[in-house]
Amino acid sequence: MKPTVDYSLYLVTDSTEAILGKRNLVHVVEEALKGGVTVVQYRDKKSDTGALISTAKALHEKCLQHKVPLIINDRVDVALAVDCEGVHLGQDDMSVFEARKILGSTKIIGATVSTIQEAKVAVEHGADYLGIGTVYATDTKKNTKDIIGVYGVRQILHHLSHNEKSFSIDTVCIGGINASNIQRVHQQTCARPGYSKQLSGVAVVSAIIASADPQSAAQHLIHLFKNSNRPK
Ligand code: TZP
Ligand code: MG
Repeated sequence: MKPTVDYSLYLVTDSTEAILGKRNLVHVVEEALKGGVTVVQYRDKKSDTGALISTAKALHEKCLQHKVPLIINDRVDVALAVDCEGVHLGQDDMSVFEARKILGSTKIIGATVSTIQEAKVAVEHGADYLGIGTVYATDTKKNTKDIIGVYGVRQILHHLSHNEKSFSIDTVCIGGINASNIQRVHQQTCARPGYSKQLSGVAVVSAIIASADPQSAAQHLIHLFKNSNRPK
């Protein structure tokens, strides 16, 4: 069965020295899990397949202990090899439609979208959640061409509100989100509370991975997110 997922605080990993430093990724993720992250995505653009699988297995063990799903960025084969909960696919990766044929109905498939059209296609192809962005320019991913801001996220969420299938899809947004803007992002991305969709959560890399204390950083972010609902 496909797990039910709480997307409130979605951690995306980064193993580059600029963000992780000399620390061990699995240890940093374990601290973040103790702090309450609700989803972990293993994103690693550098390691070879063997190293990806062995790190993914180690991360999966920690995630299972905390009952948190592990999602693999880009690589359907790695997700299958470690039998983790799902994959996250960008616009240049395998399509959600093809990935679903391979993974079946029990795995989670997420898609990166930055336009209404991309969001529509991902919903039609059966994505379980959308990663919407890039919200703010960020040093973590310097080559992002699509900086859409809070307003861009809001337009996509508003569009998804129009029918039942897209209304129920989970959504997180990503890019430059940290403790100083997470509440604003949560509040300002929803056009009309009660009518427009709200984000299911936010996704962060450096706000947790680059923190000297990933556990406290995660704790603080989840507290801020959960306490940023607009009055109805
Ligand atoms: N996709 C769009 S922006 C981004 C990804 C993976 C990186 C976000 O990193 P940070 O450190 O949370 O700004
Ligand atoms: Mg990708």
